Amino acid sequence: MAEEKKLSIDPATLEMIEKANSEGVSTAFARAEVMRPCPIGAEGSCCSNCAMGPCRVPLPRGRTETPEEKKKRRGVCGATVETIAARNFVRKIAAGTASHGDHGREVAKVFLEMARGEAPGFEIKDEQKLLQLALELGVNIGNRSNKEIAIDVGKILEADFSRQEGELVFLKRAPIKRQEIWKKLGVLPRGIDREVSEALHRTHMGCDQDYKDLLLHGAKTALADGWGGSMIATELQDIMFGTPAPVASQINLGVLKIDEVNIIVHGHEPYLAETLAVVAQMPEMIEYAKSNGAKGINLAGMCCTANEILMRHGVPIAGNFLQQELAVVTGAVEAMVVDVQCIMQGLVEAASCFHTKIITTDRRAKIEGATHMEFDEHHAVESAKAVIKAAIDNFPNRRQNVRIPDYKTDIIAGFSHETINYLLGGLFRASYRPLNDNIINGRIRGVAGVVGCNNARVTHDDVHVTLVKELIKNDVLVLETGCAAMACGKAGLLVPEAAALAGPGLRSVCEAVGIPPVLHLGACIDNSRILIAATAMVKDGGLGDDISDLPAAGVAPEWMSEKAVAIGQYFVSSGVYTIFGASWPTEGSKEVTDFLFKEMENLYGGMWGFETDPLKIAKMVIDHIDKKRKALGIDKARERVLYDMAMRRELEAV
Ligand code: BF8
Repeated sequence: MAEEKKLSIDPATLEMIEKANSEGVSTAFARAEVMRPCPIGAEGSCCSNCAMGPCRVPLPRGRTETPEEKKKRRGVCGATVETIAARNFVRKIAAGTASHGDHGREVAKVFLEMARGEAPGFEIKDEQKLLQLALELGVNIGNRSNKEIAIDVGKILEADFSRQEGELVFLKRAPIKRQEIWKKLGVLPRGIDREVSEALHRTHMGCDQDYKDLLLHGAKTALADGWGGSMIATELQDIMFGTPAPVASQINLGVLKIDEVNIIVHGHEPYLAETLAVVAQMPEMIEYAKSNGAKGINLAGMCCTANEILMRHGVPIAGNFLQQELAVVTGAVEAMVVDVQCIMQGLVEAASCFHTKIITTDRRAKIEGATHMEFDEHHAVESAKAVIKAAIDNFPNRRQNVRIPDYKTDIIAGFSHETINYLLGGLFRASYRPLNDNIINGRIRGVAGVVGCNNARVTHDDVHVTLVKELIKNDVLVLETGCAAMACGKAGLLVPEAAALAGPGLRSVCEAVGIPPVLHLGACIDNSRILIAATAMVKDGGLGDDISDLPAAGVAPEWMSEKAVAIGQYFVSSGVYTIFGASWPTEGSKEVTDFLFKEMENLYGGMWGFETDPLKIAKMVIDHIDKKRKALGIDKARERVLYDMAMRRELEAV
């Protein structure tokens, strides 16, 4: 009998799954057991783009198909399985790019309102970053006020969404060689919305029916995410809310408090959460909580909104994607306040078994059965007060079945590109030089970005944690975002002491600088920080002249969302070998899969890969890093590393 899949490696999660099961509360873990994935959809062989279908053109199971069978794998319109698989893939990229783009657009809107004095709850927190960005964008600084400068900056970036011709402004940040590759291939995105719209048009019934051409536009659309929507969101949020710096906090369901009003902020956009973080500390709010029988107000985060306010305020994290319903199952959450993306509709049903209020706050994301309290950025403080008051009013309604799992772990987060720069190079000579030097001399073998979701089809957190432990053991510095960072946070990998689990080279660097071997860079939109970090490494010299030359790779081992596909493709299009776990969405077409896994390397220098076993993924990453080290001629340096006293002293001088 096959061994039953373990649901999670996280004890808090397992405890709450058991509580949910015993109390008859439905969760994603239980639903995933009943709802098996459709094998035809999973391999990308189902086309529902017109009403003559859905047409299903699956691979034969358990044997190699004959050429005759292959010819017959066509939809009613004659679309080949290649066209169908590529269309489905590109539609995922378009949806992911649209999601990050719409986040970035909203940030630009609030940023402009802030600059015009129309959003009084917000201000410019990072003046230096504003001025640097203004210089980069050619905005006149002179004697103008910060707000005048911010209006020009905001307008330039806002125009990236609707631009019809030309190219996105941040593409110029990439290494010159990378820009030339994009130009030669014709994938320099014009406007973010334009590329998304064209992707939907091309994948409409009877339009683009050449899978390579479709995938080329997919690459262009994804670049509009990484170097467009996501990067704009990160940059403007940093200016408005502060650029993250190292901050200590805690993670897991144990951050909930039995005697306080627990409010969880969940989703992706940070305005309301930022305001809640401030308003929850107001004496009048705390007094109101006390008058309702609570000892105080405890704010905690979930998913990427959590990452946003963790990075900037040290607000603790209750959990990652698959823990959202389990937070409700504790019975200790007065309100779960959600905005956009990755919010399970199952939350409402789970909440109906407890006293928890699910409060939707964004006009774009309402849920039947939830309470809608729309956030108004023109009256941010009032909006936040209303939400907190609703949570406090709900505190006396707690039922008997409250149980908070006693698990929480210390973490250090806040590693923005700027922070890494300062930490490594010092405030007055900020640079990536020490990182590059330590890669060249072999103490650090290479860098891996491990990012992305949880997926109920694999053991929760297990693939992230096993993979990352194996990477650091082999001297690979790991950069993380999203739910991946949370998985590793719960496993104790986001603290400097985790350096003890690293190989001797990486450990020595972490100990000298005082950083963890796994750096938390923020939310999923902050994967743009990884692009910037990679570019900074190229520009600092000694590691080639393009991102594709770096001894680096990317992995999303538990991915599930369309945003992850957009992120993966913009990394590939930027020259990074990017490996997905869980399942691969084009397995139904060997041609499309081969193109993504092999041919893309000839075009972009980066390509896709797929593997479910975390140790095998680690090997793929390490082999790739070693291949790049060899091409750079630094493979010998690694073999030479001997830790004599002189080298230790030199390292300490870093
Ligand atoms: O944007 S990692 S499950 S929370 S999609 Fe969602 Fe995936 Fe988590 Fe953030 Ni990213």
